[in-house]
Amino acid sequence: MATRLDPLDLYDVRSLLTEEERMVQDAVGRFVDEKVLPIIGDAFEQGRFPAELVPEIASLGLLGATLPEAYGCAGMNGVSYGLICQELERGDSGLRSFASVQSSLCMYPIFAYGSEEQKRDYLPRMAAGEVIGCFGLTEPHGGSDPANMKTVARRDGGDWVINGAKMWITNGNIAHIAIVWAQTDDGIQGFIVPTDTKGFAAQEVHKKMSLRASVTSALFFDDVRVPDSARLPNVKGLKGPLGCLNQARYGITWGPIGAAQACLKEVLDYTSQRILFGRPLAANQTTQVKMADMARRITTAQLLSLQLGRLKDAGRLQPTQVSLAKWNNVRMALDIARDCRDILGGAGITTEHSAIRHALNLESVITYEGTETVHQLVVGRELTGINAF
Ligand code: TGC
Ligand code: FAD
Repeated sequence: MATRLDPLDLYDVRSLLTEEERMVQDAVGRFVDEKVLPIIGDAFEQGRFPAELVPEIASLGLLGATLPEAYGCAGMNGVSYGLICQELERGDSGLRSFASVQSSLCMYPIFAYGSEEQKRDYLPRMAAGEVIGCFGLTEPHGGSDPANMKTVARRDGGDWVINGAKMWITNGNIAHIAIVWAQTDDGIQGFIVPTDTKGFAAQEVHKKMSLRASVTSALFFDDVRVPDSARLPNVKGLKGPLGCLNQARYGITWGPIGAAQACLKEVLDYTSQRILFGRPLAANQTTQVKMADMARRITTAQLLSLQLGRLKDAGRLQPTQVSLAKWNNVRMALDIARDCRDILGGAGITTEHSAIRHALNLESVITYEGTETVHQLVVGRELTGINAF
């Protein structure tokens, strides 16, 4: 009989990785197995972000991983960044969120749009996890349409004065700086706002049923005054924040693969042990069809993200391609997590098993960084040339 395939990697996608990429995946995988999985169920239940993990996440080089070594970062390629997201989200979407926001939404804009002084000041400290960032784009009146933002930055001599509010901001209450996007007379611009600036306030969102091991906040700006040196000088317009989202959404195409793998592994183990009607649950045709379908969808998602990563590393990544994969892969993982929760029966409703935690987390992942509908409409626009937003 032929060697059995890895049920979590039926097409041996791992063999398409370079030696270096495999090493990155293994190092993050070990960290997740040893440090994250033992604590994350309780952290989720308690509604606690496990901040004690940040120093090791930083020392593994996972923050701003693709940015150059000259700024204290690891200089990895895009595929390695994807594998980092996949492994972290095998632990919990909240941890991957933390890394996504720090890397793609805070360090990336400083790198891509910042002055040399801003890069040298912030990036090494952010890579070391000493300075934590948050990214304020969404506003209370409608996140899907950020062009309609109401937060304003008004020029006052050599300073800028910011007024407005942001909603659903990951890391808001633990951040030292906020990357804030605001409307100016010159279009949308980005500002690096230290969170101890007078007039800035963060208020944590409670009663969440999703991403409970992650901090989510509302931000308020009441005449927040920053110098012009806090403005990101090299971008104007919506393409600034959307360019950051392109980076983060790319990582998010990989993350849910890890969540789905964690769920499938759990039910493979569970159904082989659970004896019902005199035989293992895994021996039933309907159970096998469900799990086979999960493996099919995980395999498709793996190949989609890997090709996306290769396009990214070749400098050929298009936003529409990211939208297709974000839509497909998050939907894949959410459906799998819900089905796994069902297969676990009553045992599936507590955090002793991970399926319900992943399912609840993925309810946020399918909404943030562009809802499923937004990504479907981006693909529709590409196909038809008609903007349906
Ligand atoms: P449009 O007005 O056509 O374009 C404006 C400019 O932006 C450029 N652009 C992009 N650039 C880079 N990447 C992309 N993905 C881009 N999409 C558009 C575009 O070329 C144009 O440039 P220019 O030079 O001509 O000015 O805008 P649009 O019609 O494409 O946008 C509409 C829409 C609905 C797609 C967009 O507004 C959108 O994506 N809305 C969703 C908003 C969203 O995703 N928010 C996420 C907030 S952050 C978050 O959720 C973090 S959660 C993190 C975590 O915890 O992990
Ligand atoms: P809305 O934009 O009001 O959308 C409501 C519904 O309308 C959705 O189903 C949507 O798909 C649908 N819809 C919208 N437009 C159309 C259309 N044209 N046609 C048909 N249907 C449409 N934002 C940040 O800036 N920074 C962060 O760090 C951040 N972190 C987040 C963390 C969490 C846990 C969550 C839940 C959100 C976070 N967000 C963050 C905000 C997130 O990006 C927004 O929630 C998202 O963009 C959707 O915006 P909204 O919630 O205002 O929904």
